Amino acid sequence: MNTPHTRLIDGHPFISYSHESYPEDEMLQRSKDFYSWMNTRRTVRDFSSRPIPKEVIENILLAASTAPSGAHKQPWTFCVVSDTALKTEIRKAAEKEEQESYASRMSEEWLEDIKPLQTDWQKPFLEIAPYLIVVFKKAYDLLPDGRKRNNYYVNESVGLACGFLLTAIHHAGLVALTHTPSPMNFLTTILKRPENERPFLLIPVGYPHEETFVPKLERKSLHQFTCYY
Ligand code: IYR
Repeated sequence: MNTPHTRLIDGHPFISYSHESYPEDEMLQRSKDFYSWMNTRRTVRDFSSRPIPKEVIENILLAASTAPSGAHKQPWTFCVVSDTALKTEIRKAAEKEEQESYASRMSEEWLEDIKPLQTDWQKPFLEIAPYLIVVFKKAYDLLPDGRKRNNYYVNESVGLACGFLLTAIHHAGLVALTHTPSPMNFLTTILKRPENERPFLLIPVGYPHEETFVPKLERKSLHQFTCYY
């Protein structure tokens, strides 16, 4: 790769950007292959406790943080939990909320909709998976002097970063679960997060348990989720 040229535009530094393109037949093949490979990703609830090198987690997080974000604020914090006692604390707190949710907070329709997933209030994966990535969104940034700086399109930005994260996890040959215990504010307390951060997703990462079954689900076909104009 050539060293990029730099220039100032209205006083702001820009660098030349060159991007690899492919002949159409190769582009077609690449897009097909990528879809086939992405289509093998599944949400998994049964994890192995087999350890993962920390550097793999770091690389996955670096990949997540390449996501676009409003005004390039990167309004996210990824908390990585491997400490056994902390995982137990998170499991207990999550199960307390989930027990309440399954018993009375979720509607009949909701419970019916998730029946094919066969989940319940028990969350053993929160202790078994070697890593829990707890994603926080930063509603605003806190400057060292205590002043607040606004962030923009926070949900969109953090959602995109989580999509990149899940793709990076799949690419590393690992599996994940996008878990949303509700409400999630116990995570703010347990992980002692500052006032500007709100829990967004709890993502256990690991190898799948050696015998893992996932629901037999169908994905929508192209015409069901696209409109051409
Ligand atoms: N948060 C609960 C319930 C749940 C909700 C949805 I929407 C799911 O797709 C799956 C589960 C739980 O994690 O069990």
